[in-house]
Amino acid sequence: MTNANKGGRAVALAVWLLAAAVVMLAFSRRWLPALASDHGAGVDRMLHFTMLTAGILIVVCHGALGYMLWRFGGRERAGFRPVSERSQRRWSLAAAVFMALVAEGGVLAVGLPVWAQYFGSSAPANALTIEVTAEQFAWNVRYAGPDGVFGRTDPKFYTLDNPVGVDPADPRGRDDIVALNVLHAVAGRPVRIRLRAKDVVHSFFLPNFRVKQDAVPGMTIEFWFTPTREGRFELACAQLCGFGHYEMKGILIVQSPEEFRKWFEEQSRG
Ligand SMILES: [Cu+2]
Repeated sequence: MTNANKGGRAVALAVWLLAAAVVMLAFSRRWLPALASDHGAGVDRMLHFTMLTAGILIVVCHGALGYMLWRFGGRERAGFRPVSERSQRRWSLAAAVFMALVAEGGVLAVGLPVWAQYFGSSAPANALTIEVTAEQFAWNVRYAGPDGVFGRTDPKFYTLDNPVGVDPADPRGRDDIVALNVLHAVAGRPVRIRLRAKDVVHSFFLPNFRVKQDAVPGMTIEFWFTPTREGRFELACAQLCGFGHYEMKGILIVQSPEEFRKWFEEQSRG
Protein backbone atom coordinates (compact mmCIF):
# COMPACT_ATOMS: atom_id res chain seq x y z
CA MET A 1 0.00 0.00 0.00
CA THR A 2 1.38 3.37 -0.93
CA ASN A 3 1.62 6.17 1.59
CA ALA A 4 -0.98 8.12 -0.32
CA ASN A 5 -3.38 5.21 -0.05
CA LYS A 6 -2.76 4.95 3.70
CA GLY A 7 -3.64 8.63 3.98
CA GLY A 8 -6.79 8.18 1.89
CA ARG A 9 -7.92 5.25 4.02
CA ALA A 10 -7.29 7.17 7.24
CA VAL A 11 -9.46 10.01 5.98
CA ALA A 12 -12.11 7.51 4.88
CA LEU A 13 -12.20 6.02 8.38
CA ALA A 14 -12.48 9.49 9.87
CA VAL A 15 -15.42 10.29 7.57
CA TRP A 16 -17.21 7.08 8.50
CA LEU A 17 -16.52 7.60 12.20
CA LEU A 18 -17.95 11.09 11.98
CA ALA A 19 -21.16 9.80 10.42
CA ALA A 20 -21.40 7.03 13.05
CA ALA A 21 -20.87 9.58 15.84
CA VAL A 22 -23.66 11.79 14.48
CA VAL A 23 -26.06 8.83 14.39
CA MET A 24 -25.10 7.73 17.90
CA LEU A 25 -25.51 11.27 19.22
CA ALA A 26 -28.97 11.48 17.67
CA PHE A 27 -30.08 8.30 19.46
CA SER A 28 -28.13 8.85 22.67
CA ARG A 29 -30.90 10.64 24.56
CA ARG A 30 -34.37 12.15 24.29
CA TRP A 31 -33.64 15.59 22.90
CA LEU A 32 -37.08 17.14 23.23
CA PRO A 33 -38.51 18.28 26.58
CA ALA A 34 -41.48 16.27 27.90
CA LEU A 35 -44.56 17.04 25.83
CA ALA A 36 -47.52 18.82 27.45
CA SER A 37 -49.73 20.08 24.61
CA ASP A 38 -52.17 18.67 22.11
CA HIS A 39 -50.68 19.87 18.82
CA GLY A 40 -47.09 19.31 20.05
CA ALA A 41 -47.13 15.67 18.92
CA GLY A 42 -47.47 16.92 15.33
CA VAL A 43 -44.55 19.31 15.76
CA ASP A 44 -42.46 16.45 17.14
CA ARG A 45 -43.44 14.24 14.20
CA MET A 46 -42.21 16.96 11.85
CA LEU A 47 -38.90 17.32 13.73
CA HIS A 48 -38.38 13.56 13.72
CA PHE A 49 -39.13 13.37 10.01
CA THR A 50 -36.58 16.12 9.29
CA MET A 51 -33.98 14.42 11.50
CA LEU A 52 -34.64 11.08 9.83
CA THR A 53 -34.39 12.29 6.21
CA ALA A 54 -31.35 14.48 6.95
CA GLY A 55 -29.82 11.59 8.91
CA ILE A 56 -30.25 9.15 6.03
CA LEU A 57 -28.64 11.65 3.66
CA ILE A 58 -25.71 12.12 6.05
CA VAL A 59 -25.14 8.37 6.34
CA VAL A 60 -25.47 7.71 2.59
CA CYS A 61 -23.30 10.68 1.52
CA HIS A 62 -20.57 10.02 4.11
CA GLY A 63 -20.66 6.32 3.24
CA ALA A 64 -20.13 7.12 -0.45
CA LEU A 65 -17.46 9.74 0.25
CA GLY A 66 -15.58 7.32 2.51
CA TYR A 67 -15.83 4.57 -0.11
CA MET A 68 -14.30 6.80 -2.79
CA LEU A 69 -11.42 7.71 -0.49
CA TRP A 70 -10.87 4.11 0.55
CA ARG A 71 -10.96 2.73 -2.97
CA PHE A 72 -9.28 5.44 -5.01
CA GLY A 73 -7.31 7.41 -2.42
CA GLY A 74 -3.97 5.86 -3.42
CA ARG A 75 -3.95 6.81 -7.05
CA GLU A 76 -1.33 9.33 -7.90
CA ARG A 77 -3.25 10.83 -10.76
CA ALA A 78 -6.93 11.43 -10.72
CA GLY A 79 -8.67 10.25 -13.85
CA PHE A 80 -10.97 12.60 -15.62
CA ARG A 81 -13.70 11.35 -17.87
CA PRO A 82 -15.63 14.16 -19.52
CA VAL A 83 -19.36 13.67 -19.40
CA SER A 84 -21.90 15.11 -21.75
CA GLU A 85 -23.84 18.19 -20.81
CA ARG A 86 -27.00 16.16 -21.10
CA SER A 87 -25.90 13.66 -18.53
CA GLN A 88 -24.82 16.47 -16.19
CA ARG A 89 -28.22 18.04 -16.51
CA ARG A 90 -29.97 14.72 -15.97
CA TRP A 91 -28.11 13.94 -12.76
CA SER A 92 -28.52 17.45 -11.36
CA LEU A 93 -32.23 17.23 -12.07
CA ALA A 94 -32.48 13.81 -10.46
CA ALA A 95 -30.88 15.13 -7.24
CA ALA A 96 -33.10 18.22 -7.25
CA VAL A 97 -36.30 16.21 -7.79
CA PHE A 98 -35.30 13.73 -5.11
CA MET A 99 -34.64 16.46 -2.56
CA ALA A 100 -37.79 18.38 -3.48
CA LEU A 101 -40.11 15.39 -3.36
CA VAL A 102 -38.72 13.34 -0.54
CA ALA A 103 -37.26 15.91 1.83
CA GLU A 104 -39.18 19.13 1.24
CA GLY A 105 -42.39 17.48 0.07
CA GLY A 106 -42.31 15.24 3.11
CA VAL A 107 -41.83 18.18 5.46
CA LEU A 108 -44.78 19.95 3.84
CA ALA A 109 -46.97 16.85 3.95
CA VAL A 110 -46.22 16.26 7.62
CA GLY A 111 -46.03 19.93 8.59
CA LEU A 112 -48.88 21.71 6.82
CA PRO A 113 -51.70 19.99 8.75
CA VAL A 114 -49.94 20.92 12.00
CA TRP A 115 -49.58 24.52 10.85
CA ALA A 116 -53.25 24.61 9.83
CA GLN A 117 -54.32 23.20 13.19
CA TYR A 118 -52.13 25.61 15.13
CA PHE A 119 -52.14 28.91 13.24
CA GLY A 120 -54.87 28.42 10.64
CA SER A 121 -57.77 28.14 13.06
CA SER A 122 -59.16 30.32 15.81
CA ALA A 123 -59.42 29.10 19.38
CA PRO A 124 -62.47 27.07 20.45
CA ALA A 125 -65.25 28.98 22.22
CA ASN A 126 -64.41 27.56 25.64
CA ALA A 127 -60.80 28.79 25.48
CA LEU A 128 -59.31 30.64 28.42
CA THR A 129 -57.97 33.98 27.22
CA ILE A 130 -54.73 35.22 28.75
CA GLU A 131 -53.20 38.52 27.72
CA VAL A 132 -49.41 38.49 27.93
CA THR A 133 -47.50 41.75 27.58
CA ALA A 134 -43.77 41.29 27.31
CA GLU A 135 -41.36 43.97 28.46
CA GLN A 136 -37.69 44.17 29.37
CA PHE A 137 -37.43 41.81 31.27
CA ALA A 138 -40.70 40.34 32.46
CA TRP A 139 -44.03 38.91 31.39
CA ASN A 140 -47.12 40.91 32.41
CA VAL A 141 -50.07 38.58 32.60
CA ARG A 142 -53.72 39.69 32.55
CA TYR A 143 -57.01 37.81 32.90
CA ALA A 144 -60.37 39.40 32.19
CA GLY A 145 -61.75 38.84 35.70
CA PRO A 146 -65.26 37.60 36.63
CA ASP A 147 -67.01 39.79 34.02
CA GLY A 148 -65.11 38.01 31.24
CA VAL A 149 -64.17 41.28 29.52
CA PHE A 150 -60.79 42.97 29.40
CA GLY A 151 -60.66 46.64 30.35
CA ARG A 152 -59.36 49.17 27.83
CA THR A 153 -55.64 49.90 27.94
CA ASP A 154 -53.51 52.83 26.88
CA PRO A 155 -49.76 53.33 27.21
CA LYS A 156 -50.39 56.73 28.84
CA PHE A 157 -51.60 54.89 31.97
CA TYR A 158 -48.37 52.91 32.36
CA THR A 159 -47.07 53.11 35.93
CA LEU A 160 -45.22 50.66 38.18
CA ASP A 161 -48.57 49.62 39.70
CA ASN A 162 -50.34 49.51 36.34
CA PRO A 163 -47.81 47.81 34.07
CA VAL A 164 -50.20 47.12 31.19
CA GLY A 165 -51.87 50.54 31.32
CA VAL A 166 -55.46 49.58 32.21
CA ASP A 167 -57.70 52.65 31.87
CA PRO A 168 -58.91 53.48 35.44
CA ALA A 169 -62.05 55.08 34.01
CA ASP A 170 -63.17 51.86 32.31
CA PRO A 171 -65.42 49.85 34.69
CA ARG A 172 -64.74 46.64 32.73
CA GLY A 173 -61.09 46.80 33.71
CA ARG A 174 -61.61 47.08 37.47
CA ASP A 175 -61.88 43.33 38.00
CA ASP A 176 -59.03 42.43 35.62
CA ILE A 177 -56.45 40.17 37.23
CA VAL A 178 -52.89 41.30 36.59
CA ALA A 179 -49.91 39.14 37.54
CA LEU A 180 -46.20 39.01 36.88
CA ASN A 181 -44.36 36.06 35.30
CA VAL A 182 -46.93 33.48 36.43
CA LEU A 183 -49.67 32.10 34.19
CA HIS A 184 -52.40 29.73 35.32
CA ALA A 185 -54.27 27.43 32.96
CA VAL A 186 -56.43 24.33 33.07
CA ALA A 187 -55.47 20.87 31.80
CA GLY A 188 -57.60 19.97 28.78
CA ARG A 189 -58.99 23.50 28.31
CA PRO A 190 -57.66 25.44 25.30
CA VAL A 191 -55.66 28.58 26.07
CA ARG A 192 -55.83 31.64 23.84
CA ILE A 193 -52.83 33.92 24.26
CA ARG A 194 -53.11 37.58 23.28
CA LEU A 195 -49.48 38.52 22.96
CA ARG A 196 -48.17 42.07 23.05
CA ALA A 197 -44.86 43.82 23.72
CA LYS A 198 -44.10 47.20 25.28
CA ASP A 199 -40.56 47.90 24.13
CA VAL A 200 -38.67 45.51 21.85
CA VAL A 201 -39.30 42.19 20.13
CA HIS A 202 -39.53 39.30 22.59
CA SER A 203 -40.47 35.71 21.98
CA PHE A 204 -42.99 33.75 24.03
CA PHE A 205 -41.52 30.26 24.31
CA LEU A 206 -43.07 27.28 26.09
CA PRO A 207 -40.70 24.39 25.26
CA ASN A 208 -42.93 21.67 26.71
CA PHE A 209 -45.87 22.89 24.65
CA ARG A 210 -43.92 23.36 21.38
CA VAL A 211 -45.19 26.94 21.38
CA LYS A 212 -43.00 29.80 20.23
CA GLN A 213 -44.28 33.17 19.04
CA ASP A 214 -42.60 36.54 18.65
CA ALA A 215 -44.10 39.44 20.60
CA VAL A 216 -43.93 42.62 18.52
CA PRO A 217 -44.49 46.17 19.84
CA GLY A 218 -47.62 47.68 18.30
CA MET A 219 -49.19 44.34 17.46
CA THR A 220 -51.55 42.02 19.32
CA ILE A 221 -50.88 38.49 18.15
CA GLU A 222 -53.31 35.72 19.03
CA PHE A 223 -52.63 32.01 19.04
CA TRP A 224 -53.87 29.05 20.99
CA PHE A 225 -52.91 25.64 22.28
CA THR A 226 -54.34 23.01 24.60
CA PRO A 227 -52.38 21.88 27.68
CA THR A 228 -52.74 18.13 28.13
CA ARG A 229 -51.46 17.62 31.66
CA GLU A 230 -51.03 19.37 34.97
CA GLY A 231 -47.69 20.66 36.14
CA ARG A 232 -45.38 23.66 36.29
CA PHE A 233 -43.68 24.52 33.03
CA GLU A 234 -41.01 26.99 32.06
CA LEU A 235 -41.85 30.09 30.03
CA ALA A 236 -38.74 31.54 28.41
CA CYS A 237 -38.00 34.51 26.19
CA ALA A 238 -36.50 33.13 22.98
CA GLN A 239 -35.44 36.45 21.49
CA LEU A 240 -32.25 38.16 22.63
CA CYS A 241 -33.99 41.29 23.89
CA GLY A 242 -31.38 43.11 25.96
CA PHE A 243 -28.96 42.77 28.87
CA GLY A 244 -31.51 41.12 31.16
CA HIS A 245 -32.74 38.64 28.55
CA TYR A 246 -31.43 35.67 30.53
CA GLU A 247 -33.63 36.48 33.52
CA MET A 248 -36.83 36.90 31.51
CA LYS A 249 -38.32 33.73 32.85
CA GLY A 250 -41.89 32.90 33.73
CA ILE A 251 -43.88 29.87 34.69
CA LEU A 252 -47.07 28.30 33.38
CA ILE A 253 -48.99 26.39 36.03
CA VAL A 254 -51.46 23.93 34.56
CA GLN A 255 -54.07 22.93 37.11
CA SER A 256 -57.25 20.92 37.53
CA PRO A 257 -60.48 22.90 36.94
CA GLU A 258 -61.18 23.02 40.71
CA GLU A 259 -57.72 24.30 41.60
CA PHE A 260 -57.92 26.90 38.87
CA ARG A 261 -61.35 28.09 39.98
CA LYS A 262 -60.07 28.44 43.54
CA TRP A 263 -57.08 30.48 42.39
CA PHE A 264 -59.26 32.62 40.13
CA GLU A 265 -61.73 33.39 42.91
CA GLU A 266 -58.93 34.29 45.31
CA GLN A 267 -57.50 36.72 42.76
CA SER A 268 -60.90 38.22 41.98
CA ARG A 269 -61.51 38.97 45.65
CA GLY A 270 -58.29 40.91 45.34
CU1 LIG B 1 -37.38 39.13 26.06
